[in-house]
Amino acid sequence: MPGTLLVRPPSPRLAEGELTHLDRVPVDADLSRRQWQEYRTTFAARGWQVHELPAADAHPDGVFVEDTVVVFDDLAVLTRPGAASRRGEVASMRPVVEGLGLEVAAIEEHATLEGGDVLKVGRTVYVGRSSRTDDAGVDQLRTLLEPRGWRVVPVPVTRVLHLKSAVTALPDGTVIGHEPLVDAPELFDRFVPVPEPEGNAVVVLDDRTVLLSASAPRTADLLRDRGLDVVTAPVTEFEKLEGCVTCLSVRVR
Ligand code: CIR
Repeated sequence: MPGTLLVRPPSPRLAEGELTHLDRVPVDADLSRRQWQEYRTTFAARGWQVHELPAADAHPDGVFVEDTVVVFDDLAVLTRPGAASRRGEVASMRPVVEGLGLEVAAIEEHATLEGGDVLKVGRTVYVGRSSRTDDAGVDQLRTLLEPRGWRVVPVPVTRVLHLKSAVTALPDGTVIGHEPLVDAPELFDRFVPVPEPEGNAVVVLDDRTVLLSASAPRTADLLRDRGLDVVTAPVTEFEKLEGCVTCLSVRVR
């Protein structure tokens, strides 16, 4: 099930990115670039087609492309980030998703929505009501998706930046998260706690393989005990900016 992976190289100004819950610490720009290269190679080695967006070096958070578009079947929804500093990242995503032959819609002013708040599990779309995504953003997404057979479920997010900073889904639809960071685990049909905060985020590479941060070795063991293959990638420089393995790419399957 490999598909197309959309990525954007990290800005040399990554260290100036937005911070909401973490304190600012030094970021190694060279290491961030090496980690990003390794991240994309992890996908390319498994048959993913990597599509690199043009650099947007004026945008410190531009590497976190996941926040700028969400894809549902053949529909790409361009977002309107809640962080004003990030709104300029969206325009360069439009020609990319058009070029992939996707139908394109957009979240309209004054609503806000960021891709990190959107978690798909089967035909259910959980949307984080966070500091970046507001009720109007959830409503616009629902209007776009419900006629297409998706169920939209708002979820409170107060303890981390985005919904997917708290929870993600395994290939079988089980939602995982580090419980102290999850506002309402009972909203998910099946929820399994993981021992590390960096263990909440997985990217499904195929039916039996997930990508996980190298900062979460105990979660890797837990997932392997569940019968999954676990591939790890070091993403420390992005974690310092409240990023994780999901937000460094958009997966178009
Ligand atoms: C921000 O605050 O917008 C960036 N520093 C981090 C964005 C991470 N995105 C994501 O988890 N989807």
